Parts: sequence; C-alpha cells; structure tokens
Amino acid sequence: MNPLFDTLTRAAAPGDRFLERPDGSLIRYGDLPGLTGRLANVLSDQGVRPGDRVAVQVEKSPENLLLYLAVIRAGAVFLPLNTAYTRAELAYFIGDAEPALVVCDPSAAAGIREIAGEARVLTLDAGGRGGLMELAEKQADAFETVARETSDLAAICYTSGTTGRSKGAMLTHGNLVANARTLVDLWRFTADDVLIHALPIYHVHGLFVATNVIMAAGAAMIFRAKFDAAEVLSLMPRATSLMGVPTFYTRLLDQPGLTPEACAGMRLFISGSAPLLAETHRAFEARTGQRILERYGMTETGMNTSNPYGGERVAGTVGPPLPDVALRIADPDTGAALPAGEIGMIEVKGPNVFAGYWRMPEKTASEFRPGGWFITGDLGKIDEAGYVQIVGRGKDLIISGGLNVYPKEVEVEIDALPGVVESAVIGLPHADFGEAVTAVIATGGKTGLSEETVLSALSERLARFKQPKRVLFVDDLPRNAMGKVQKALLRETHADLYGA
Ligand code: MCA
Ligand code: AMP
Repeated sequence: MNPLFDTLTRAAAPGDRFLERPDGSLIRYGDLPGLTGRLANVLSDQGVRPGDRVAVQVEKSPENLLLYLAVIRAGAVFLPLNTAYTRAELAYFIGDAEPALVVCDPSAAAGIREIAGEARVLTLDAGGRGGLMELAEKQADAFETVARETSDLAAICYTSGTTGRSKGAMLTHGNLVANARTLVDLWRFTADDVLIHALPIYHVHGLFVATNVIMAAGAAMIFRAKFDAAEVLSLMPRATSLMGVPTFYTRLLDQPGLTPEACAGMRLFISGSAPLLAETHRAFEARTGQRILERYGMTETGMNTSNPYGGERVAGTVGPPLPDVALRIADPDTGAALPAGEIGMIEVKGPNVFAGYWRMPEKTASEFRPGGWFITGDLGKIDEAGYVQIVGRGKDLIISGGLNVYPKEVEVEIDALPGVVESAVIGLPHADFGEAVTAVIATGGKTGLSEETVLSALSERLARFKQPKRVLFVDDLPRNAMGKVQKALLRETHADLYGA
C-alpha cells in the first residue's frame, strides 16, 4: 500500500480524463501507471531510495505533476521550490534538505550543479522536455509501487519564518490523504468535475488542495501554466470549478465578460491563501450570481476551515473548522482556551497537521502546545454559529498575491547594504496583490542611497515577489517607549501609497 499514490490514482476509471494540456491533448487516468512508472524507474536508476528527498524547481507543466506522482510512487519525498527563488535562496534549501536528486530548468542546471553537493541534477523545461524525460523514454512502464505507511513523509514544503530562516514542513502520506478526502466530501467533488487549474504547483494550494482533491475525486482539470484572467474566463463554459487566491477574483472582476451567463456552468469558486475582502465577495456575487467559497489553511496544516458548500457562505469569514479538524482560540501568552467571540490565537489539531519541521526539533516543539495544539500564528475569533473569522496575524507576515513574505528576511538583506542604518519592511494595501511589500529605510540623515540601488542589490538575493514594490527613505524609524519599531504607525502613515 502507498496511501497517497493509491488515493490519487484509484478513484477514476482508466478511460476518464485526468488533465487537458494547453494544446487540447489529454492525459487519461489510465495513462498514469505507465507515465509515472517510467519516471519512477529513472528515479530509482539515479539512486533515489525511499525516504530520499527530490527537490524540484521547474516551470509548471503536466510533466512536473507526473514527476510529483512518480516521487510519491517511488516512496521518496517531494520537495517543490518556487521558480522565483534565486540561487542564494536555493543554496539554503539544498543544503538543509540534502536531496538525492535536484530537477531544475536547463537554464539553471550549471549554477545548481555548483551548489548541489552530492545530489544528482536532471533537467525539465517549461515544455515538459529535458534530460529527465529523455531518460524516462528509455525506461519500462512497469514499476513496483513502493509501500509506505501513513506516517511516512510524502513532501517537505519550505515556509519562511519570523526569524527569516526557512523551515521545511514535513507532510506525511496520512496528512495529505486525510485533507484530500475531507475536502472532496465537503466541496462535493465527483468524477464529473472539471477544475480550471491556474495556480502554481510549487505550493500547497495548487499542488495539494487543487491537484490532490481533483485526483482523489477522479475528476479532471484544464491545466494552464499560469493565471490569465481572460483565458480563465474563456475556459469557464467547459469547466465546473476554480480554485484561486484573491488576486484571481479581483482580476476576473476587471473582465467585462464576467457575467452570470459566462459562469453558468460553474458550480464552485473557491478562494484562499490570503484574506478575500468582503467587498470582493459581494462584487463577485453581484456580477455572477455566485458566492465565492472561502477557506483557510497553512503549509503546515493543509486546510483547517471552510465555508460550507450547502449552507451560508459568509463574506469576511473562513467558515467552521473541517469535520476532522479541532480548532480553538487561545490566549496567545498562556495558551488557555478562550470563549466564543473573544479574539486570540488560532490553534488546530487533526490528521491534517504536519509531522514537524525538518531537522528542527526545538522549533517544532515551540510551535505546539501541550495536548498537541499547533499554534498557527493567526489571530481570530469564532462566532456563535461556529464560523471562524481571521482578524489579524500574530506573526509579522505579508501576503502578496497569495505568496508569503516574512519582513525579517527582506530586512536582513537591506540592512547589509552600505548606507542603511536599519529598515522596516511592511505590507501596504494594494488593489492587485492585496498587500504590497514596502521597505522603509532609515539612513540617519545621510543621503546617497536611491530606490534603484536598493532594488538592484536585492534582485540577486531575493525572489521577485519578496522584493519591495517601493522603497521609502526616512532619517529614523519611529519607535515606541520600549524602543520597538512602530510598524503599525508606518502602515498607517503610508496606507495610501498604492492608492488602494
Ligand atoms: C508575481 N509578481 C508578484 C507576485 N506574482 N509580486 C508580488 N506578489 C506576487 N504574488 C511580480 C512579477 O514577478 C512581476 O514582476 C510583477 O509582479 C507583475 O507580474 P504579473 O504578471 O502581474 O504577475 P502574475 O505572473 O500574473 O502573478 C500574479 C499571481 C501569482 C497570479 C497572483 O502570483 C499567483 O499565481 N499567486 C498564487 C500564489 C499561491 O499559489 N499561493 C498559495 C500558497 P516584474 O514586472 O518585475 O517582472 S499556499 C498557501 O498560502 C496556503 C497553504 C493556503 O491557504 O493556500
Ligand atoms: P503559508 O505559508 O502559505 O502556509 O500561508 C498560510 C497563511 O496564509 C496562514 O497562516 C494565514 O495567515 C494565511 N491565509 C490562508 N488562507 C487565508 C484566508 N482565507 N484568509 C486569511 N488568511 C489566510
């Protein structure tokens, strides 16, 4: 038994559609044993053993997804990496995870070989070609699926932290299977569904929420390399559902063609990864007659809460906890549970909650309360009807277009630049990205540093989405009586910077 591979590949009949490529050609469920078998044979030939990590930083393609399935089938651990990460960022992930194999774009291969250490390096390009697929073509279809326990690791997903050092969240077969099955039932996915898949597959949302749910239901997806609002709108007549970050929905609202007729065949629009403004929820309903279903999750936990399918979808809330997830609001300092209506730390427990941070036992221990409650870092409350509302973050985090940016990581890079006394990185309201990463730099009254110099220095060090959209200069940062930088005051002062 291989819990995740079996769950993903056994729900459909062999002739059922699995994935439609941009050129209209299809991969059917019945093609998967051979396609993943050939790739799993390559992995095995390359020395990848059960439990080994396979790090993957490639453009989104169906072959990238097949590689994910092959890694799971071979009993190895999938380690997806955002394509925007720079070589400096990659060096850390590879050093920390010590993968047996790194799969990357051909254009990055030479650079990655320099930092790959003992790991083998294979290539896969945006068109699904490269050294990996050349080797796969020479392999046999047959591969004996490696048996795994539910407690075995299926994936490691890196998530940044408030200290600036990324942590690898270890997700087990059991975590991913439990969450996929729960969501299939809750969102009523069946083999008749067709999902427009326009999210990246290097994060939990596009990989585990979208792909795993579709496969566990034996449903199909129309697969696109990236989100394009006009294209997604044009696909709706052939689809039943869409999963996206709030930016998808604000960009769809900018499309004049977004009408009730255009969405008539769609049964479900799901939003998550960042707060969906109640205003967007209402505007979308006014334009289409459909109420977006908002849910809430984390890399470490998969999905925790969801608005109901059949019941009331309340704008500005993320709905009740999933049926197999226990959720409580606790005093952030003492961990004591708080009564309904009070604001506190959201803590969760359930089969979805990860197995800890890779090689960081102390960090793992500090994120759990006695009794096994995982501290999410999100602040919220639960109303009388059991709906959870997220009211803020206990962690210093910016979410830009659904991607997380920890200010500390950006501040460390800025503070290392000559002429910078110190910096504060904040998120400011932005119509497209929700929040825009913004740097406020204290120069101590000296001049000479420009926005361009700072941005060009950061471009080699930080992924594009982490780089500030604007850089502001001040003599000194505002501080409170305790000497702490007043980020709230900075956010207030510059709230209109992007005119959102
Ligand atoms: C692209 N850029 C961004 C972002 N994306 N800048 C800030 N934040 C971003 N998210 C940069 C580009 O590099 C480009 O820079 C410029 O902004 C404009 O690019 P544009 O073409 O408009 O962007 P895009 O390619 O259309 O991408 C926007 C996007 C995309 C569609 C919102 O970022 C996206 O698909 N986000 C989804 C992320 C996601 O899957 N999150 C889930 C994480 P330049 O002009 O300089 O080249 S999992 C999670 O959070 C949990 C588990 C959960 O609950 O789901
Ligand atoms: P990640 O690092 O990708 O796991 O990001 C998870 C974080 O995204 C959560 O801890 C929340 O702060 C945020 N998040 C996810 N979904 C929602 C949502 N529907 N509303 C508000 N915040 C969300």
